[in-house]
Amino acid sequence: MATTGSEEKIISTACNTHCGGSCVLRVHVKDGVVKHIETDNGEEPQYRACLRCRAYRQRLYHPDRLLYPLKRVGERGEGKFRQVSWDEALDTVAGELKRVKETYGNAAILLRGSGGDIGWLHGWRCVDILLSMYGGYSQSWASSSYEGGNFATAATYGSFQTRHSRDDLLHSKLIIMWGWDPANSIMDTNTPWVIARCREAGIATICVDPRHNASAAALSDQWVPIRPGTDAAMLVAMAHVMITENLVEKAFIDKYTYGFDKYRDYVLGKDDGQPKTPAWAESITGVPATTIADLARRYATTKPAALIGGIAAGRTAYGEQYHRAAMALAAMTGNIGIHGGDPAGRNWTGLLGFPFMRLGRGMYGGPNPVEQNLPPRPYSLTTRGFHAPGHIHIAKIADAILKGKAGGYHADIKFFYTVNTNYLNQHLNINKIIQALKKVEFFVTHEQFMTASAKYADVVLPSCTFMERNEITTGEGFPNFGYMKKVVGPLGESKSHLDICIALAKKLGIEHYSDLPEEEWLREIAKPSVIPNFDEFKEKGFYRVPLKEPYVAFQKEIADPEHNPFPTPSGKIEFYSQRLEDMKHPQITGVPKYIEPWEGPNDPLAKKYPLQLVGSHSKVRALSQFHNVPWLRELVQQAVHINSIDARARGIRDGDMVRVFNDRGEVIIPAKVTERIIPGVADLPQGAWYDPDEQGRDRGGCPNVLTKDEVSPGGANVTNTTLVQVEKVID
Ligand SMILES: Nc1nc2c(c(=O)[nH]1)N[C@H]1C(S)=C(S)[C@@H](COP(=O)(O)OP(=O)(O)OC[C@H]3O[C@@H](n4cnc5c(=O)[nH]c(N)nc54)[C@H](O)[C@@H]3O)O[C@H]1N2
Ligand SMILES: Nc1nc2c(c(=O)[nH]1)N[C@H]1C(S)=C(S)[C@@H](COP(=O)(O)OP(=O)(O)OC[C@H]3O[C@@H](n4cnc5c(=O)[nH]c(N)nc54)[C@H](O)[C@@H]3O)O[C@H]1N2
Ligand SMILES: [Mo]
Repeated sequence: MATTGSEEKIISTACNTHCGGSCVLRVHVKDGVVKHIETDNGEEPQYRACLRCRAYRQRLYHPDRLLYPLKRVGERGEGKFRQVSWDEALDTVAGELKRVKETYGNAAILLRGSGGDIGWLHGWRCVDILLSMYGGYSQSWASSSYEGGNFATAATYGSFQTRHSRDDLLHSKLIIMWGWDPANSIMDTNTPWVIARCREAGIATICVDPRHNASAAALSDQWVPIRPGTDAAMLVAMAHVMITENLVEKAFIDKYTYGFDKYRDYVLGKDDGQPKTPAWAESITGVPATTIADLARRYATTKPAALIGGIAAGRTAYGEQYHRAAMALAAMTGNIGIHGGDPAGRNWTGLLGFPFMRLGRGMYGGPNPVEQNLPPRPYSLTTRGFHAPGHIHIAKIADAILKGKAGGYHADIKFFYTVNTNYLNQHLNINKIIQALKKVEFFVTHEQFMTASAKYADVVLPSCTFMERNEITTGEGFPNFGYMKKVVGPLGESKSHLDICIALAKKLGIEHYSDLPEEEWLREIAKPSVIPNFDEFKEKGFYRVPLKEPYVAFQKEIADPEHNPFPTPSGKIEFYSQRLEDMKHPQITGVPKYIEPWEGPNDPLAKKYPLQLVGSHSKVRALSQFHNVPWLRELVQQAVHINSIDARARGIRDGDMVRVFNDRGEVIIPAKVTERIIPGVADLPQGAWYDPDEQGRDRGGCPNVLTKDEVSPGGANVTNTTLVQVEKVID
């Protein structure tokens, strides 16, 4: 290529690749090509990017990037495609949409969209608007990450805005990281840095986790190992200690809460004859009774204290009960609405986590007629917000496709549309999903790479990366708006989600799909926000909302409860929920309870499959993204982590190839033998790319070959409830 001799420019943009970050990237561009990516070096506090974004150049220019529309030529799943023009690709998609709509009705069209690059304009909402304008579609519901937390937080507080800004942790005296690994699983840019400062200031930190994770190693004083899926039992037993030792904040409970007596009766065993003592919990959780009692006393007597309820423990069978039991403890200790406390709500509040972080709605296509005409979903409290509509749980899509109306679903699904999701790789029970993807009449996806899911598509529409379009995002734990500025491209013939949908709308004859150009939509979106100057925001790549002091959730509800009731039916924090009791579901209980999980340590199936499998999020990936980036692949080898006791009993040494299996599938992968996970538990980090051999055994190391597509009654997506066996491979 001839050099133009042009100057290297540095473009400031933001990144939020489904991690809650909104970090600042300073992208060096010369002759329209990204040469180098560095991060924030400006004013404090800096929003410094993680290793994934610094390696983004290898994702952007990856030789496997999909740069042209593709149409399937081989069998579904075979991965054989031919390059076609946009015209041909979109004519095919529009033609199939029309056929399915006319033959079966709009409810036969199902859309699943996920995070992608978390933002306001691009993403699955572009398709949601399009399909709503086309007569509607069946929407899938539930957050992959924290639906148990949604259910529990809505029941207890009536609001999802349970987040303090992370710098408020500096006001705590004790931080309990419950199933939360912010040193690894980034949810916002600077949390590990804040916790490191907390430790320098002498604030105590404790991790409760089956794994001695990165945060236990780098950020905490004590590690309390626990069996996965049993957390509610430990939290209930901590309540027992607080109640029997008079450690509860009675005045707080009387003034701000509802139904404590009923919870106390459950904890003391007045309902069922079983006092939920630490000894009772020890046999369930594997945590010594003395450790449980000590932690209860410490949390109750160290004021203020922040119990951070991680969402991984909520991605288990009855995960919603865990979240409710955590919130109950926060209320019993009066740690709500005050600096240094934390309501222990679901630990990911989403884009609108802070009340002052509002953005405009931007594009809108009206309500979705298919969902509007259905009765409300049962067992749901999420009647507002993003996850409100929808009748097919994201983990039940395969089941719905396979069974349809005959299986009790509202429709027979014929057309599957996915955006920003590697559906097959990231959802429960891959072998069942494969059957479903073979059955649908048409499957279209927007993709950047030929993922395991895209291999099953009939048409693949190439979407560009966030570096190739303009977008607005917000930070998760800090009040930060990010302007994701276009840096290059789009590469090849790839397009933004919005441009794909604009072109598809034309083919479908939909008028006024988008009446404004991209930047004008972003201006509209920013208009009602606190961002004072859009052009400056755009230029700089971020706007940090200045706060006089760290933000505290429910401050006004606690300071002036008369005028600021909690948005629950009682106006108070609810230990007991009449709404849940009225659902009349045996496992949806008025007060939080420990319910023995399926595929837990006491399931009879544990005789055959004795190890509990979790799938932690990886520091070198964001979900399944970045798995194919060579710089990152060099850092961590995908392996199943097991304790040396379990390894020895199976004759397995570190690095040996092992089979991880159950009745649903089999993964063949090296073993990582370690003391950093408790005996009886295995960790196969999620997001590795499914790669079946000729016998259908996965050689890539994807845990969803093994997970069960069961949904918790409150909607929790149970990625961490799976029993497996591990055996050495004898060749
Ligand atoms: N680097 C990186 N960051 C990410 C992501 C990523 O893929 N990579 N993904 C992003 C997304 S979408 C999300 S939802 C979040 C996920 O954030 P989290 O859900 O918090 O992340 P995980 O790593 O799955 O789990 C955190 C810890 O919970 C523990 N754990 C698992 N099961 C249990 C249990 O039953 N009880 C207890 N007490 N602990 C348990 C795990 O061992 C792990 O140490 O992270 C976000 N950030
Ligand atoms: N076993 C197990 N399974 C899990 C979890 C677990 O803990 N254990 N975690 C669950 C959680 S918390 C989540 S959030 C889900 C996530 O599940 P997904 O959201 O399905 O996972 P991603 O890997 O992020 O898939 C995004 C896909 O969209 C494509 N894509 C297309 N266009 C774009 C774009 O514009 N931007 C971006 N960034 N990507 C685009 C990417 O190439 C990628 O293939 O996985 C869940 N699955
Ligand atoms: Mo997630």
